Amino acid sequence: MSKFLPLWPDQASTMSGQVDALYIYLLLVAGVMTALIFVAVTVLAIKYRRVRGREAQQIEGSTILEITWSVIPFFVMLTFFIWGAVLYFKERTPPADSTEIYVVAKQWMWKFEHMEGQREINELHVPTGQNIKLIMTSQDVIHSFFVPAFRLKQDVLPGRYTTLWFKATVPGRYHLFCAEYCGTNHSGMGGEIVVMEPRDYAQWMAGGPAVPLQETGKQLFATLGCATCHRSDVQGRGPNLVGIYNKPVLLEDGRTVTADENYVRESILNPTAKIVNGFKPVMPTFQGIVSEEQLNALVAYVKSLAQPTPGSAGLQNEPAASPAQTQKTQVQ
Ligand code: HEC
Ligand SMILES: [Cu+2]
Repeated sequence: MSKFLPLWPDQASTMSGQVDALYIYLLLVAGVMTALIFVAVTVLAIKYRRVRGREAQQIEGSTILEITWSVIPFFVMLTFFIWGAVLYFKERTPPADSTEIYVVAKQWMWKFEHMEGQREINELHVPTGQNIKLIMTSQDVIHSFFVPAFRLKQDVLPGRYTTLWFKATVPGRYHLFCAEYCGTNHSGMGGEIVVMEPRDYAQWMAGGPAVPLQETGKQLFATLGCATCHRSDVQGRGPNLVGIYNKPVLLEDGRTVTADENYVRESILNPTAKIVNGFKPVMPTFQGIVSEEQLNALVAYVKSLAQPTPGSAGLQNEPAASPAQTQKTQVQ
């Protein structure tokens, strides 16, 4: 598209074309509506212009007319809504096979952490043809992750994770903007998404030693003393964390919540916010003790305990949970 119309950004993800199609549809409908109104105004003004000796006929209310001009636009508008909602859900639902990358925003830079351990600042390398899920947080104020070529924008908030996913299609360098005014150097808070052929990407990945993120998390889990309460062999003072990720957790107050990334994060920073049923609120808070990066590593580690991933390289999982163990975590 940008080839014919230089005002249009590059199309570099699977969503780009779909978002543009909706945008063009909106433009077309708006154009047709505008044209209809202009033509009607002109034609009617000429047809019913003042002519000596002729009186206009007033229509005093017509239910059929009223219904027609309400119902037709209603259905036209509804197509905007339905099309938009379908795209929105697609954009908001990362496919299960996505590669995860953690993002930490701060005034005024973007930090990226690959699961394999590679870290980048203001530059993110990704392969084409692979679903990528970004798990993003901010260590200070609200920022917004915006890549026009992918037609994606998502606020990045302090204190919680927001996620985003995309599948890049065309190798190249694409600008990353911060789209939320975040202080003096907001305009300079940018970067580049470097989209590479899978082969080049593998080569890039292989360059330089790196400790996988969940491995860093595993070490932190030991040094911070998490492992003294959370054990996978015997029942400790805290629940067994093997297999909890993305599973329902029964809380003290009778509610059931899903142990997603935000739940694990909150459990570490604010353990008393949600007490697991059958346990005492003895877990200390790690707020101010762990950095955003360390938190990401811990979350990645807890998540890795959930997946029996024999295929993925470099993963060192705990021995797979026996059904009895998993049950212990859930029931209690
Ligand atoms: C003093 C013992 C203790 C320590 C140390 C501890 N925890 Fe906990 N943790 C608990 C207890 C007890 C619970 C359950 C009660 C609650 O939800 O607060 C819990 C709950 C959790 C949960 C929610 C588990 C579930 O099944 O839903 C996670 C995740 C967690 N802890 C992670 C950690 C991490 C990571 C660390 C180290 C940074 C850590 N904990 C350190 C005792 C501890
Ligand atoms: Cu910003």
